[in-house]
Amino acid sequence: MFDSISEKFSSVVRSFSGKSKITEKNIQDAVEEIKVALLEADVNLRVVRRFINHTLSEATGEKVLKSIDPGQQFVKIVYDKMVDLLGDVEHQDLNLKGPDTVSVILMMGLQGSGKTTTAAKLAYRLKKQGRKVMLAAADLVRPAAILQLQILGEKVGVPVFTLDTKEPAKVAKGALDAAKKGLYDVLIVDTSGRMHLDEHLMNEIKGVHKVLNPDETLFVADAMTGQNAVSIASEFEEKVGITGVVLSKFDSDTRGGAALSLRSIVGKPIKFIGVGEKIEDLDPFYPERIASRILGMGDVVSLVEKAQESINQEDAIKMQKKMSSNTFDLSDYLEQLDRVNSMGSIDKLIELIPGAKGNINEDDIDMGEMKREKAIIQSMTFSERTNYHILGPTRRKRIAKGSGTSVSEVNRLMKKFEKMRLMMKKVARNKKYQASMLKNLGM
Ligand SMILES: Nc1nc2c(ncn2[C@@H]2O[C@H](COP(=O)(O)OP(=O)(O)OP(=O)(O)O)[C@@H](O)[C@H]2O)c(=O)[nH]1
Ligand SMILES: [Mg+2]
Repeated sequence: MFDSISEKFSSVVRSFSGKSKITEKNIQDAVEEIKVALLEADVNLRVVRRFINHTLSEATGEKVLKSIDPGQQFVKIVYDKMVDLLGDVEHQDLNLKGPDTVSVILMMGLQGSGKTTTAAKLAYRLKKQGRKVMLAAADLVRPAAILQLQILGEKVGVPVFTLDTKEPAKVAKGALDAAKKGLYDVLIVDTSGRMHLDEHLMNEIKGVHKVLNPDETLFVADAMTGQNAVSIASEFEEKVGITGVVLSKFDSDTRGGAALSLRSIVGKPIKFIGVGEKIEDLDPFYPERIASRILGMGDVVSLVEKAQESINQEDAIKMQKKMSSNTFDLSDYLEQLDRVNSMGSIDKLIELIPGAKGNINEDDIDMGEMKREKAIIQSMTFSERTNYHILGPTRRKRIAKGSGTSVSEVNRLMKKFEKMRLMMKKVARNKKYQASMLKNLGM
């Protein structure tokens, strides 16, 4: 599932992540590619339009284009829109009553969509959670339907309620009574499938719905049917009302259009996906995981987090600029010391200081010394911080006293700072470094 759409999306994502400069035209081209991918996957046209419009309007804003990592920001927007498309961030579980009352689940859907199988899968899942479950066979249309459910019920170890009648509503009523009497927690009612919507069958399911007043009315949609499943689901929602969708045959090789359209069009959450024919092949539906899968990166989440960290990075780049223009002063150094404290590790700072990697050994730096250095700079006046050349013996003595350190410690810091500036100057003159700086700054 999603193979082809995922291929296209991940190629867009790949071409964007890490890009430090993008234009409105880049975004428009990418969005156009995404649009084609969605349409090819048989996603509903209305859904595609909405997705594209939202993505475009957010992605072409100043916030993205002017950020230091526009590529990442763009990918984050696409990812967020994809999660929105698929549902709420978290998995929507079944809304059942607590123990001691019977909760009812009604299964509906087109012929062959997987209702009976899903009913048994749900029974298995709920039983494993410790609930007392009963199944009811209200499909009186297909000859082998009752037997099919009985076989599945036996496999799961759950009783199946049947009644010799032609009226599904009677089965529903009998099953509900039996479930109450037997102190069951959950009653799952299987109904007959329909090829297309016919008024007689619609009235029949309405009758069943009325008798049961279910806690969950689940529409089982076959992931392979595409657009058709979406319009039928809307019709069921309108005429009977549904509370959730189960997308069966998620394991099949399909383009995934139904999965991507259902939530937006029907407005009800996809709660579970069927991932095989076996009784345990039912998974909760997680929009975030599916979105990551479609975007083709398992770690898209970490990428998104990185995008959020970009503010820190912007600060860092500002600092780099200062370093290379040789205006880095003691106040800047103090700021860096604070940064290290907040990052909790020195190696990150080393990465931020151009040329420091390899020149400064992590083991050479101790946090205690950093604290003392901070105190020293804090004891300096503003003009001392911006122009360290004025720091003669008298000033150094005053500063040592003010910071509770010694003159030799002040001298050591000044030597280190001079060395650091020298190194920055050298690095800043390096052509290769300049090129990478400009690239970092998006110039
Ligand atoms: N691969 C796969 N097959 C499934 C899944 N769910 C159901 N099936 C298969 O789909 C076929 C139809 O499933 P049923 O559960 O009988 O469907 P139904 O909606 O009850 O069908 P009717 O009662 O005839 O309307 C069966 O062969 C199932 O094994 C699934 O998640 N994955
Ligand atoms: Mg069936």
